[in-house]
Amino acid sequence: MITDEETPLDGALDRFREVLGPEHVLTDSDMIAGYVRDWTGRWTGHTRAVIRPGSVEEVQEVVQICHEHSLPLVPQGGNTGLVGGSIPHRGEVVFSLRRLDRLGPVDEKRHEVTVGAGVTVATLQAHARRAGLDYGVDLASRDSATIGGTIATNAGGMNVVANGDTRRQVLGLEVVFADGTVASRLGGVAKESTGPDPFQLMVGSEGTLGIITAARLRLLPRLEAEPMVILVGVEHLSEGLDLLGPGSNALEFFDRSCLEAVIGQRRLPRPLSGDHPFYILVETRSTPEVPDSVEAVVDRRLWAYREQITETVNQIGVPVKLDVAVPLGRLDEFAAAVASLGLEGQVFLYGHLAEGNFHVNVVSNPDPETVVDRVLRVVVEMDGVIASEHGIGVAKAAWWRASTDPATLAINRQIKEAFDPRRILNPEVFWGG
Ligand code: FAD
Ligand code: S2G
Ligand code: ZN
Repeated sequence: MITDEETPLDGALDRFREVLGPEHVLTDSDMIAGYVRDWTGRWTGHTRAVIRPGSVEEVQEVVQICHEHSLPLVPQGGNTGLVGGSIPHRGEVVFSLRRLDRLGPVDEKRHEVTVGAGVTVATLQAHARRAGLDYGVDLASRDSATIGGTIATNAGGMNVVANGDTRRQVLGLEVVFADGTVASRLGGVAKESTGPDPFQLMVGSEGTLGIITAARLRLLPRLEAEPMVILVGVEHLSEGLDLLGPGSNALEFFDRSCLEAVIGQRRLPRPLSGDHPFYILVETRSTPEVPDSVEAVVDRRLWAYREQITETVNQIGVPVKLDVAVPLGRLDEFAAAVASLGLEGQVFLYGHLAEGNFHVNVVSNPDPETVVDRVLRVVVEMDGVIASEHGIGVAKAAWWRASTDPATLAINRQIKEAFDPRRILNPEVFWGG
């Protein structure tokens, strides 16, 4: 592994300044601080340089410099990633891509748009809505999460049940590869079959196969009527699946611990009079069948109880975060299995019910690695997946190598070898640690 003590970064720094201008080559530790710590505070890395290219040509030039010097680098978008994949663990140069914020014209006939990788989800949503359209992915980090980062992690979010994950929105990409080669397929035609598509490999690659600099994305018609938002108190998570219908836009859940924490910390009123082990939040255009026996309330403001969980938990303490999915027939079994682990600290369960996607957060536990091991062991035993939307990063790299079938792992290793033979692209993710 190359560390900054062994690499000729000094020579490269001068060349970065020539290409980008000194104001976009940060070396002052105060200026760098926000780029080396992950959003949860669980990981703090280190680097001697954060560089901020403003065009694909500049990305290409600075990648060539890194390639020549075999300088490892970490691509970074909004730094809202939750698996430690967006910060420099071993002195890598941080490539902040936020300046790639070009907004192309919305193609109102084809419902498509091309945007720079540094555009935030919120900016894209506003851009699409001005044209009477919408973007299919929404997540609570929308104000900071970038299009490049959401593609690199194949982000999911609240509307997967209606629109699919980020992969389903990507029509084409522009990418700078490890040796500085730029290639793109930014769509604009209705259908093509022009050979293998290396760009689809970028989705979920977490900065390890290339740097996404622009994306051609699918947009959706903006539906007129505001969808209804309903909160239902239930005994079992499986009852929530019965609320899925043709008009479902979102089907989320959170447990009693989440509700109490959000009410307490955010000073929100108690939304239902009863006390329930689980709460289901449905956003839908068609009124679901809600049994008379359950307690429910309808109000768009109910999203606050779900969207504020992440920040609330992070204010209680630095959490160990797991983002897993289990088969829909095993939701309550998994929740009970986590409870029976008797994990020390406060445990919060919430997530995207329609995909069986649990965010298991544990705060004030003295042994994070054991928490990860014990919960992921339950997931694997239940034929689940160890990562449902946040990716692998460094948090689950060892688990990913141990639990991915050997043939798939071997092919992934060959792909990494082919795309990044000098291992300069985010080397700790998937393969490090
Ligand atoms: P970063 O954190 O900067 O980077 C993430 C990964 O992508 C890193 O491996 C990085 O190297 C790589 N990368 C970044 N930009 C590029 C690029 N241009 N080219 C190549 N690689 C790149 N995630 C969900 O899926 N669903 C949710 O509902 C959700 N809710 C969240 C709520 C909160 C409050 C927070 C803080 C996070 C949430 N996240 C969620 C996690 C996070 O927002 C996503 O993982 C998001 O995709 C990260 O985007 P980013 O621009 O911040 O990427
Ligand atoms: C969500 C956000 C990150 C987390 O709220 O859906 O993806 O684990 C999460 O809190
Ligand atoms: Zn989520």
